Amino acid sequence: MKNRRPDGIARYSHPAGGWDALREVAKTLAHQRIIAQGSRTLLKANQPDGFDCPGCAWPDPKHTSSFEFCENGAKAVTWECTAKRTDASFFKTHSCSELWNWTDHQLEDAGRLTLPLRYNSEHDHFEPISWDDAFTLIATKLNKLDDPDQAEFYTSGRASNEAAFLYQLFVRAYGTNNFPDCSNMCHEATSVGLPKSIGVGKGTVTLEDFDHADAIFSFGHNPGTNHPRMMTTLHDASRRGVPIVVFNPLKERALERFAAPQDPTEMLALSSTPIASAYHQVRVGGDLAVLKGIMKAVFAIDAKSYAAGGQGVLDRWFIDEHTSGFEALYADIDATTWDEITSASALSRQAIESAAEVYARAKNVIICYGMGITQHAKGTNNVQQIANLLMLRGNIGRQGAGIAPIRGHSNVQGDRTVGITEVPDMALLKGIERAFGFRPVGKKGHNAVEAVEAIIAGRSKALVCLGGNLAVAMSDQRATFAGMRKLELAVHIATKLNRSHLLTAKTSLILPCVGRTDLDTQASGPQAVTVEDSMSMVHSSRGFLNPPGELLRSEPAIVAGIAMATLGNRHGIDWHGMIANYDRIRDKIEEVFPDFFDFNRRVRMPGGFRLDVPASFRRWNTETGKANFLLAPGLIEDPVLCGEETLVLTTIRSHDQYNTTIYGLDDRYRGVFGRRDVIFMNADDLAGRGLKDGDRIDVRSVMGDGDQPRVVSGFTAVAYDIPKGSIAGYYPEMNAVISLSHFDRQSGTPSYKGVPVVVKGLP
Ligand SMILES: Nc1nc2c(c(=O)[nH]1)N[C@H]1C(S)=C(S)[C@@H](COP(=O)(O)OP(=O)(O)OC[C@H]3O[C@@H](n4cnc5c(=O)[nH]c(N)nc54)[C@H](O)[C@@H]3O)O[C@H]1N2
Ligand SMILES: Nc1nc2c(c(=O)[nH]1)N[C@H]1C(S)=C(S)[C@@H](COP(=O)(O)OP(=O)(O)OC[C@H]3O[C@@H](n4cnc5c(=O)[nH]c(N)nc54)[C@H](O)[C@@H]3O)O[C@H]1N2
Ligand SMILES: [Mo]
Repeated sequence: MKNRRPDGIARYSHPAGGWDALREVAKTLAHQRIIAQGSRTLLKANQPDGFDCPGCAWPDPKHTSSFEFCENGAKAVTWECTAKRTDASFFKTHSCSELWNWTDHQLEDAGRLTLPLRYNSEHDHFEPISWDDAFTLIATKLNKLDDPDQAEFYTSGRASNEAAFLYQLFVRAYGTNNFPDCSNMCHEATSVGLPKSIGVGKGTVTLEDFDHADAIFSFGHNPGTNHPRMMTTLHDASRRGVPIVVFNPLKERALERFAAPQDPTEMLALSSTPIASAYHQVRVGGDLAVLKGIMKAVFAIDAKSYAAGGQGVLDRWFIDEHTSGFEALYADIDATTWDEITSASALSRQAIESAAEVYARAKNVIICYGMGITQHAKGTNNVQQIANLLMLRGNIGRQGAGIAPIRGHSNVQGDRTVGITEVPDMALLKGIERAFGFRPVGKKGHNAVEAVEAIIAGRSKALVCLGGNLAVAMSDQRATFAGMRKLELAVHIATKLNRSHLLTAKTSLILPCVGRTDLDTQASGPQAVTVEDSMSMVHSSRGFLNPPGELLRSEPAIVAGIAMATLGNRHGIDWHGMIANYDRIRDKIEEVFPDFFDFNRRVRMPGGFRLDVPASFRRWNTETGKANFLLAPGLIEDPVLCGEETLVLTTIRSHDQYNTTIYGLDDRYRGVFGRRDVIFMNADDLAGRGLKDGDRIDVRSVMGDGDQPRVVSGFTAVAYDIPKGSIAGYYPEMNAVISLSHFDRQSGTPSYKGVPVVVKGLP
C-alpha cells in the first residue's frame, strides 16, 4: 500500500510552463478583478512604448515585437494594477493591531494605497494627513537628529533610476551615506567580489551571447519561477543541442523540462523540451567544493592532453596576457583533495569530472548564478571561484562566453549605478560636486545588516524606505521587529500595505506612490522613467493606467517633496525643475556619471543602450590592471557550527510569491498546494531522527541567543528529493531562525541559504 502524503503535498508530473501557466494567469486576472483592463495591460509589458515589467531583471530581446508570455511577470503586473484599494475608511475600520494579525498575503491583497497616512498612537489607527503636513513632519524630525548618521535610507530595487538618483542626492545633501538597500541582501557578493576579480561588479554577457554559447552552467537559481523569460533562452539553447549543466540541491522542474507557452507546436502537442543535460544535486553550501573540484578536474584534463602531445585545455595566452595569480590558484586547487571535495559537495568525483569534461570541451561557456551562490557566509568566495573557472579558458570578454549573475528586482542594478551605495567612491563624490556644486561626505555608511543593527542598538533613530519590506526581508525577525518599534521616525513610500509599515515608530508615515504601470503626469506632461536590466541595458518605462487615486504622487516627486522640506534652499538644487520634466533629472545623471553620455537621446532609441562593462572588452579596472585569480580558504562554511545533529537550512521562494509579497499558497512545481508551513527533508534525515513524512517539527537555530532560542514551531516535515544534511523552507517565514550576525564578512550579505539548524519532532 502507498503511504498517504501530508495534506496539500502531491507530485507535480507536468513540465514547467505549458497550459498550467496560462491557466494560472487567467485565475490571477480574475482574482484581481481586472479581466478587461488587465489583459490589455499585459500586452504593454516590455514593449518599446510600454512599461518595464516589475517581475525581474532579465533583459528583453532586442527587437521586441510580440508580447513574451510570462506567468510570474503577469502576476507581478496584475498585483500592481489590481482594482482593489485601501482608502480612509479601510484604515478607520481596521486598527493597526488588528492589521498586524493579518497574513502578509492579506495585507497586500487589501489593495493599492491611495492616500498619505500618519499613525495615531492614541487610537491605534493610521489616519489621513496632507502631503504638506507629511513633508513638514518628516523634515522636522530629520532636522532634529543630533547627527545625519542617525538616519537610515533604505531602497528596494523597484525604484527607477530617476527616483533613486534624486533619493541619493537628497540623502547626501542631508549628510549621510547610510544607504541600506535590497542589493545588500541579494547580489552584494557579486558587487563586492567581481570588482576584485574582473574590475566590474556586474555580469559581462549580453542576451545575444546566449546564442553563441556552446555550454551553459547554472548554479543556484530557479528561473522557471524567478526569471521565467530566461526559460525562452534556455529552451532555445537546449534545442540547439547546447549542454546545460545544473547545480542545485533541489530538482527544480523548469530546469528539468519546460513547455514554452510561445511555442505553438509544443503547446498543441502537449510536449516539452528537456533543459538540463546533467543535473547535480549539490549539498546546500557545497558550491565552493564543486567549483574547486571542476577546476581540479580541468587541470587534470589539461595535464593529460599535454602529456599526450596536445595543446592542453587551458587558455595559456589569456592567462599570460590578461590575468594575475594563476600559480597561487593552481597550488590551492592542487592541495585540495578529492575526499574533501566529495564530502563537502555530496557529489561523486565522477559527477564533477563529467561537468569538467563539458566545460573543457566547449569553446564558449556562460555561467549563470543566483541566490544559491550569493546568500552564504562564503558568498563572495563563491562568486570569485566562478570567475576563476571561467578565466581558466578565457571565457570572459568574448562572444558567447562570460559570467551572468541573474539579478533580482527589476532595477536593482540601476539603483546601484546611479549612486545608491554606502561606500561612495571618489568619482561619485566628484561627479556630484561637478553637477550640484557641493562635495558630499565620503565616510562609509551602513549597509542593510549594519542599518538594522544600529536601529536595534538605538544608535539610529529614523528610517525612510523607498519601497520594500525591510523588516520582513531581514534576518532575525524578533530582534529586527523590536528594533523598528523603538524608532523615532519611520517613513514608507509604497504601493501596498505590508508588515514593515505596521511596526510603528513614535512618528510613522505611509506615503502612496504610483507604480510602473501607472501614468506619471508632471508639469511638462506624461513622464517616462528608466531602468537597467541584469545585462546593463538601460531603457525607458512608461506607465499608462490611471493611477489608483488622485492623491498618489510619483516616487521622484515624493523624494523631492521630502528634500525641499528638509533642506530648504541648501545647495540651490532645482528640485521643482527636475520634477516638472524628468529629462532634467537625466541630464544631471549624465553630468554625475559620464557613462550616461547623451542619455536623453540614447534612451529614446527603441531598446535603449548598454552601459560600458569594461570586462566585456577585456579591459580590467583592477589594482593589477589584470583579471585576478583569487583564493578562497576552505570548502564549507562554519565547520564549527556543523555538529552531529546539525542540518543546513536553505530558504527559498515559492512559485506564488514575489519576495515578501505572497500571491498565494501554492508552490505548484514542487508539489505544494495551499500551504507554506513545510520543511523539505531527505528521507534518511527524517528516519535518523525518528520522524516520518508529515510529522510536525520545530526548527531551531544552533546560533544561540541566550535563553531566547531562534525557533519556528509546528511546521510539517515533508520527505523530499534533497541531499542528506540539507533542508529547505520558505522565505520569509524562516527568517525567524536566522541570526542577524550570520552574514558574509566580505559583502555583508546575510547567509539566508546556509543556516545551521536542528530539527525536533513535536508530540
Ligand atoms: N516570481 C518571482 N520572481 C522573482 C522573485 C520572486 O520572489 N518571485 N524575486 C526576485 C529577486 S529580488 C531575486 S534576488 C531573484 C531570486 O531568484 P533565485 O536566485 O532563483 O532565488 P531563490 O528562489 O531564492 O533560490 C534560488 C535557487 O537556489 C537553490 N539553492 C539553495 N541553496 C543553494 C546552494 O547552497 N547551492 C546551490 N547551487 N543552489 C542552492 C534553490 O534550490 C533555488 O532553486 O528573483 C527575482 N524574481
Ligand atoms: N530568508 C531569506 N530572506 C531574504 C531572501 C532570501 O532568499 N531568503 N532574499 C533577499 C532578497 S534577494 C531581497 S531582494 C530582499 C527583498 O527585500 P525588499 O525589496 O525590501 O522586499 P519586497 O518584498 O520586494 O518589497 C515588497 C514591497 O514593496 C512595495 N512596492 C512594490 N512596488 C513598489 C513600487 O513600485 N514603489 C514603491 N515605493 N514600493 C513598491 C510594496 O509595498 C510591497 O509590499 O529580501 C531578502 N531576504
Ligand atoms: Mo533580490
